Amino acid sequence: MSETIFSKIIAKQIPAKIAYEDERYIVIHDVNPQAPVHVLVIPKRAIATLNDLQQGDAELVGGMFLVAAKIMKDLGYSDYRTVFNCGAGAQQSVFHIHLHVLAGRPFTWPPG
Ligand code: DGP
Repeated sequence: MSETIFSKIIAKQIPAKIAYEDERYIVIHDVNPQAPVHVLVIPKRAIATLNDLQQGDAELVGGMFLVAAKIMKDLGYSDYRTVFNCGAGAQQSVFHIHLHVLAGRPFTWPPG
């Protein structure tokens, strides 16, 4: 797949504020935060959208939520919002899957 801004961040070709990193994931603070805390859990292996997931990706994607829960626990939040945008019509702008994790303010439902 084509290179995205996230593959450049993973490769440390461009800077980002990194909240967590291991061999499979990087978590960065969103450059345009929508809450006092807004991080992105990004698998290092690039998959463009949720529509491109294969059966064998289930553990990788499940692990994104475990990372999200760990980051929120470490930051002291038990209430937070997680969002996957899939496709341009749902406001996906970077075509390398990522989980938005937002905290630090009240959230409404339904989301806009
Ligand atoms: P989405 O619209 O769901 O594809 O979310 C992409 C998010 O990525 C968006 O909230 C802004 C963020 N973002 C885009 N470019 C950069 C960047 O260069 N650095 C950081 N930290 N975040 C970025």
